[in-house]
This record gives sequence, structure tokens and C-alpha cells, in this order.
Amino acid sequence: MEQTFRWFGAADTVTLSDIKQVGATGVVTALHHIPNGEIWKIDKISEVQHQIKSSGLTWSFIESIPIHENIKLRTGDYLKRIENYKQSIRNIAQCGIKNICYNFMPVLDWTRTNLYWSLSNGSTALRFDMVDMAIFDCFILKRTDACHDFSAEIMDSATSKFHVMTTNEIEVLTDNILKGLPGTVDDLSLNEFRSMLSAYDGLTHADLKSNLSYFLNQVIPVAEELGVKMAIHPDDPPMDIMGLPRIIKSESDLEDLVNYIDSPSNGITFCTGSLGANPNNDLPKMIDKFADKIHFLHLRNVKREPNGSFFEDNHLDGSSDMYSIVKAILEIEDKKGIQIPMRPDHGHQMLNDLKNNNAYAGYTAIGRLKGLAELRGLELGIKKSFRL
Ligand code: DNO
Ligand code: MN
Repeated sequence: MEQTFRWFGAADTVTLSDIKQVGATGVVTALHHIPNGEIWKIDKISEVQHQIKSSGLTWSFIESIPIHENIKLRTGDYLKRIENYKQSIRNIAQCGIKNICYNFMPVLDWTRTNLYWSLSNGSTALRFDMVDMAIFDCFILKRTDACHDFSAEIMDSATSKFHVMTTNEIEVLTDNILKGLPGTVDDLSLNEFRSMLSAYDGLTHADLKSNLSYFLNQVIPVAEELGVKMAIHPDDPPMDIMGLPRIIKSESDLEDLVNYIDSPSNGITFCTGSLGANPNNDLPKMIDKFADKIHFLHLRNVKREPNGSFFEDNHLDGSSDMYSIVKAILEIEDKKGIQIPMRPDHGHQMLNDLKNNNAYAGYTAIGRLKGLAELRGLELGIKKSFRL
């Protein structure tokens, strides 16, 4: 696997020199300052590319060129936004970058109810709690009929918990849920958020799938001609939330995706944390099945709980068997003679990083370094044992 590390650019408290020191050779980043839906201009791309190169690293993957909401909704100026996307693909290809991660999650990127959940060893992890989600959905957002989406047991707990929550606790929960990644939904108010959600009223899974298929049929031919690989990131968490349809959650969703347009450029970011939160996903089996489509790997582990809640565990612990996952990947790499770019996806906030209040949640240096180091050891152990 090609070892990479995510970097959020100048505003990131993790620097390119830090990334060099963790032992990664590749950087995963985006032009976070370009508004969603605008063209990525060549001079802006080269600027960042030179910065990365002069640190002795390579810009391995773009994560992400985000998809404008009008494209997901197929409404308003979506045709112009698709043309902009095509132009961005041409421009990055001209700079010699050939890999793009993107996602098709309506309104939000990944969603957690707690960004600083305390672990017993003193570090913190990201957590998604179904009861807190129900509180937000039914009592804070007050979405009509939302309560029917949750089981009676979850609603009982949510109702009694909400009634004893302080105003401050309600604000913290709201902030945790609305805090987007750079370039997604920064600084969103509850009212703005409600109106973004309402744009999706009545849009079914089938509608959203058809909009994704339309988008791919427009952009993939451009990407294919230039040798650019597109790699969709699965929905996180892999379930419908807040009434929004989610369409990349399972093996059959990925089957649909690859069937929208048959092209080596139409591929997947195999995120074991996102897909692993769905107990029905057999990850090693899916890796075998989509071997030709996996262009990018996000490796992390979640510990699932019976009611659908989960937290982000150590990279080698949790509900997914990381040994079998990495073994399946290495067998593909060996068979095809390739190295797939991989990044440790999220990490615990720990050690000195616990004092770092400006870090992006999940993206502190030390927790991800620990994850990368563990994965690197696992890779070496498997390779030596199986002569891969
Ligand atoms: C979650 C993370 C996400 C991901 C974006 C890609 O698993 O990897 O932040 O980067 O959804 O578009
Ligand atoms: Mn991921």
C-alpha cells in the first residue's frame, strides 16, 4: 500500500514536515479555499502541488472535489456545475494529478454526535450515538415524523435524556453534528441547516441514485480520456439520517455504482470505517468483489453497538477484522502488481494533541501516526508470512 496522510492545507495544525516525519510518502488534500462548485484553476492547483513537492512528498489523491448540492438535486444551475467539474478534472490532469475522491452525501459529509468521546485511557474518539441522533432529529431539529425512524426503545431513552439535558449540552450536541470538514458545511446555523434539508423533501433513494448516475455519465468519459480515476467515498454513517437518503452504504449500492457506467475511471474509495459501521457488510468479501474498482483506501475501525451506535476504535481493534482486510488488499496488490494509496482515516486525540484545540476533529497527528504505524506493521507481517 502507498502510505499517505491527509492534510488540510495552510490552516492545518499538522504540517507537511510532520507528514514527512510520520513516514508517509503521499499527501491527500484539496483546494479547501475554492468554493464548492467553482472551477479549480491550474495556477491554484500548481501552487499547492509545488508546496507538497518541495517538502519531498507527492500529492497522491485529491480528497475531495466536492459535488455541488444542485448536482445532487439535479436542479438549478446543475449543468453549469457539471461543466465546472469537468474543467477541474481537465486542469488537475494537466498538472499530472490523476486521482479524485468525492462523495454523494446530501448536505453533510461524515456525521458524528460526539467529536471528543472520552476513552478509558484518557484519549478521545469520534462517536455516533443513536439516542443522541434521535434527540437531535426529533427534539432539536424537530423534523416532522422523525420519531418514526427510530425504534421505540431508542425513542424512550431519547425522550428521557432530552428532558434532563442542559442548554449547554444541547448546544454542544448541535455543534458536534453540524461541524463539517473544511470546504463542506462550516459554520452552519440550525435554520440554514433546516432549509438545506428541506431541499431534499420528497427526493427518494431512486431519485438520488439516478442523479448520481447522470453525473457520472457526464464526467466519467472526460476522466477516462485523461486517465483520471474517480473514487466515491461511502456514506458515513451508512444509514439514512435526518430524513436524507443515503445511497452508498452496502455491497449492492456499490454494485449499482459500478453499473452506472462501465469504466476504469469509475471507482471506489474503500473506507473500512464507513462501510464497517454497517453490520451486513462483509469487508474482505467486498474487497475481493470490487478488486478492480478500489482506487483508494481509508483504513480505520469502528466498534459497533447493538442499537446502531458506534465509536472509532484503535485501527486494529473494533468490529472489523483488520488483519483479513489488509490481507485481502495485499493479495490484490500482489496479483496486479500495484500499490493502492492508503491513508489511516481518523485517529484518536491523544498525548500532546489533547492540548491542541485548533486541530480538525479526527485528524490530529499523533492518533493517525499511531494508526499508520500499526497498519504498516500489520502489512509487513502479512507480507513476510505469505511471501507477498
Ligand atoms: C470519513 C472521511 C470523510 C471523507 C469524505 C470524502 O470517513 O474519510 O471525511 O474524507 O467524505 O469525500
Ligand atoms: Mn473515510
